[in-house]
Amino acid sequence: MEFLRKSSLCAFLFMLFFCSNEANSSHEEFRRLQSSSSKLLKNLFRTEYHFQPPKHWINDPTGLMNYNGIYHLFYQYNPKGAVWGNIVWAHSVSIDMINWINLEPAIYPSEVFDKYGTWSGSTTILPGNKPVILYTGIVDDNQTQVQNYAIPANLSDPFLRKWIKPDNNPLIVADESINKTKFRDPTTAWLGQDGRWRMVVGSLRKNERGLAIMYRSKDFMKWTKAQHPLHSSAKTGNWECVDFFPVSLENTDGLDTSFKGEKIKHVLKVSLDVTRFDYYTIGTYDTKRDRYIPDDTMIDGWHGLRLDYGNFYASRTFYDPMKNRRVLWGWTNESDVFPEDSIKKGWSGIQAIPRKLWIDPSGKHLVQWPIEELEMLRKEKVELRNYELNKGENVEVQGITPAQVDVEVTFSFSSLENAEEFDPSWVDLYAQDVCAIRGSTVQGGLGPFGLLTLSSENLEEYTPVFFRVFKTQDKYKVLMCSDASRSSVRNHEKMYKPSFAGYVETNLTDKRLSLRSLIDHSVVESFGDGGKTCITSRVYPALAIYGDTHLFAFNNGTETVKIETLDAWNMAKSEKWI
Ligand code: DQQ
Repeated sequence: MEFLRKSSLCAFLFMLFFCSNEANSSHEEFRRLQSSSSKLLKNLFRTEYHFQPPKHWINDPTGLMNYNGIYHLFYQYNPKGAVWGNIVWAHSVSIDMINWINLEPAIYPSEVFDKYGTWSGSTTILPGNKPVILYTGIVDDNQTQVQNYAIPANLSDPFLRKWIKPDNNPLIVADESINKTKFRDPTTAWLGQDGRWRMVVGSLRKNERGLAIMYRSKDFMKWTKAQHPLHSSAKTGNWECVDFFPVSLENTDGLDTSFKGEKIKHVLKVSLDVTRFDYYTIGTYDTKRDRYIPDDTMIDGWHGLRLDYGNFYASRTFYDPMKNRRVLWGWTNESDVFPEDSIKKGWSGIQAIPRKLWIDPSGKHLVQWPIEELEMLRKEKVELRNYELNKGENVEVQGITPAQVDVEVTFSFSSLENAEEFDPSWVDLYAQDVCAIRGSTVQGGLGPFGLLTLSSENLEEYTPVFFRVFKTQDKYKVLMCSDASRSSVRNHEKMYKPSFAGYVETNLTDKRLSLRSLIDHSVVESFGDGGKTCITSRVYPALAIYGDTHLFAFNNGTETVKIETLDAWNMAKSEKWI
């Protein structure tokens, strides 16, 4: 068995090293790669508790909803191959968002208004408990985009298997002011005080201005473009998968998208096609002018806040009335970079673990945490208490199989005195660049400390998830990194091994920092300081696989840090019924 695993790995490495490849890019169809696959690579990097269909390509989660107690996850899916193309709305249902039943696709190209593609959208539940899907249809080979709708064929089917596309589609076509090949992904609609529905469609204007074009409707059928977009921002490029929703300033409960009331803020999330990351601002929705105004402290664009500082794109939220929460789903693409890698695996892409999302009491950022249902997969547990990690020390977390675990750790320290100076020349750099410069091995003062995930026994490969604390004038700056640069001994100049990172908004008054990582074979999804900063890395270890995987806590700072608590659980596989 062991021999088999090693020989498969050798063949795998051989093929990776000797194939000539081309980099993936969005919306490009790799026609010659649509159907072949290799059994060899099928399972090596498959996740066990993340959402992933048995085979082929997936991208955006779309049209999420809970309808009569059943969660519906639709997602962009290629039924013919492991690269992007032939996109349909695949459909799965669940009662807990962890275990899933796969159904037949809900929407697929079939009519003149979507013959060339059924792209992302949303669902809205209309009065009378009637769900409606809004989605983008592609009508020609030039990728001309229109907005369509679909409704369930039979509302008494609890799974809503069949969807009808009525003849009055498309509902919206681009007028001459709109770039019709950059006009997509309608949001969930919300009801204004005037009784009209509103929704927005992402787009691009001249000079790289991204925008959310707003439409209004009395009856959900006839939509009129508003004079002004809900919001736009220069030099951000095309906006995809826009999401717009209210959050409560009073507690962590979610709010329905149409919620009106006091003590709320609004969030505008945009997926920026140029960088392929998801950014958000928090602000005020001026309902009189029908405009969204980001708060002064917010940065609109590439230097702004991100939902996740790693591999996480085209995310969407929905209001979950079952638990009165807002839930976020995001797509985490492969980063083995080459379409040929996916062909050999026979699959590509996973969905991140769904996260409850709310606003931090400071109002400065959002907070995310894996939905509580995930905890039902926790099995054998190991723990560490009050363990002091001195400079240069590693401690192994033993007694679990760390290729597939959920680990939560709280570090504390007695002083901030030793925090290293933040180099002023880094001010304009992205956090990711600072992480690439300092990393997990350059000795610091307070930090780097954290976890070495998906490590091989002798640390030939590992993905460290860690904090470094910096001093800047009278303040402290906490950098959180998930660094894939040493994640695999496989080496290729084009391999994507980013040092993903974000800053954590904390004043460190209690001298503690916590970290949770969901490790699942080829994904490490991490939540810093209770979910203030989140980072997802996709990695492809060659040695740290299955039973040969190790997990360590480490400290490479001069200041001793204490592991106050560390709890790690083996995770069961989630159930997927085909
Ligand atoms: N993916 C969809 C588009 C969307 C993009 C196509 C984002 O609707 O803009 O599969 O990943």
